[in-house]
Amino acid sequence: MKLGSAEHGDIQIDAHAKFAIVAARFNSEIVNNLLQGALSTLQDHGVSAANIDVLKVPGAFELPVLAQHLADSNKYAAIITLGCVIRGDTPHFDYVAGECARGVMEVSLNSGVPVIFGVLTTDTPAQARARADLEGDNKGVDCALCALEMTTTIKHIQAEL
Ligand code: INI
Repeated sequence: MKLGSAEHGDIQIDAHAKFAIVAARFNSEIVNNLLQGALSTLQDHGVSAANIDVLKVPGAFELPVLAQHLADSNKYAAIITLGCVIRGDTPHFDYVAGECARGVMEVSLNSGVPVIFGVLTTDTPAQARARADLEGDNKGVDCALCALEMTTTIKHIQAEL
């Protein structure tokens, strides 16, 4: 396989690789669906339940700081952050969503650990529900595939350098 070319079909995960999922409790009905999607996708690709740690935070704003602690622990191949910020629910949508996204990227770049951004940012609850479907479109599934792909690609880079 060429460097950086991991497709979802090429996923190769070490048996000992650990993953962390940090999920916000705000809008929990939606975020729990994302969590189920992420968990089942990791397990469908051979990650054992024992190698997945799930942590909760109050809201999306708190996701980056916990991701930072997890990245600092050097225990995880990848960290998935899950949340849901709905514009209609808050006048400070842009602060919560924007700072969360900025913080997640900062942790990822500073640590080198892939920190996957699984925060829905929508105008309405209906739009959020449509992207957190247990049978269809589910951002948690996409994020788990993203984590697996990034882990595979980084493993290949490390093996070749
Ligand atoms: N947190 C969310 O995850 N989603 C939201 O839609 C939201 N709204 O609407 O305000 C929200 N606010 C809480 C925020 O994430 C923090 O927990 C809070 O500001 C304390 O730092």
